[in-house]
Amino acid sequence: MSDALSTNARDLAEEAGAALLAAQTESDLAQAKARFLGRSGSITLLLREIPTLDPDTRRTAGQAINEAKKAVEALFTARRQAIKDASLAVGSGHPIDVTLDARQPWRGHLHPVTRAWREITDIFSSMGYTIEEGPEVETDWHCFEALNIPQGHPAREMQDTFYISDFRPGATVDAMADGVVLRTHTSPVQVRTMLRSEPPIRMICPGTVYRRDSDLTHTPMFHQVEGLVVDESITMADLKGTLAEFARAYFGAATQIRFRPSYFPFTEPSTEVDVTCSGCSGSGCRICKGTGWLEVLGAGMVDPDVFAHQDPARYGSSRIQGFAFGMGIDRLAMLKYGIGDLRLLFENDIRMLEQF
Ligand code: 2NM
Repeated sequence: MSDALSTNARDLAEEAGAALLAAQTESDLAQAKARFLGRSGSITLLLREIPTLDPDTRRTAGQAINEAKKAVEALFTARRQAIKDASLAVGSGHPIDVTLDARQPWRGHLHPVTRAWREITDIFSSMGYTIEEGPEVETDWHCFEALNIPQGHPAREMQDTFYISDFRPGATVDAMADGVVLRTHTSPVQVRTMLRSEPPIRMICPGTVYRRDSDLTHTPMFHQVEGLVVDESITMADLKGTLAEFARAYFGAATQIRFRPSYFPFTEPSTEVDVTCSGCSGSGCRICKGTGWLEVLGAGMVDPDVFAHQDPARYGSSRIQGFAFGMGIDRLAMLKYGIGDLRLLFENDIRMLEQF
């Protein structure tokens, strides 16, 4: 049933809705509301008429007017919230809500190789070693010749070494072989240290090295720490005590080591060094393939042929002896942090790195 007042109320509600939606600020909104619901607002005036109506129209018109009032009030509340939300939005040109919780800052993590690198250098520092570094782009002489690795030695073959010396058109393989390489080990740093200083030397050189090798357990770029001690009367016993001490510091106090005979061009005698497995303490597990031992180091007494490439006044005496050793930082990091796959170290997946 329709009558003039009901129609009027519905029209006013529609008009009020448009006015409220058009309001952009809280004061626009308050003004719009007052026009319809204020003391002499148009809907308020209709409400006042209700008691004066005859009973027939009072019921329907009263209902329509009250519905109009409720609709406008609900719209007002919703619109007020929307204006408030918009004024808090960042970037809207309105003030920022400083009461919101701050976003947690993202924290970086040290790469496991960096951690192992630092732990190893800390251990040797505490034993009085200096930390030396040298160029990653090396001369063939520092990388091979001075270390008693002659031309034709397998370690020098082109399939192992990145040669970068001579890319001129027409350059011969011989010209490249005479030139410049990416170091395949950090030993040239030991060579450079001996060239510029005299015994006693007690040094390690951590660094990045490169070999043309890529499979499940090899990456073309990896990390090594090598060590060198040169003094009068240095013996194999010093080497053994030093490496036992290192193994206990890195893998834990219960760690034992054993030497197995081996061969390196720059040491004589040479040895592979195993440590008791950090995964099972020597009883045999997946990591040590049931043997209880992990191969982690190569070492030996510096070959006189290496000293022969140095100043004879400093390194020529038969009393001058030295030991040297080398280890892979990446492998030591994997063993310590339980990383089973070498490739995980260099994919830089943030989900992996975040665990350290
Ligand atoms: C190793 C194993 C054995 C080594 C030797 C030298 C130098 F320069 F003194 F001759 N530097 N590093 C060496 C010895 C490295 O790595 C597995």
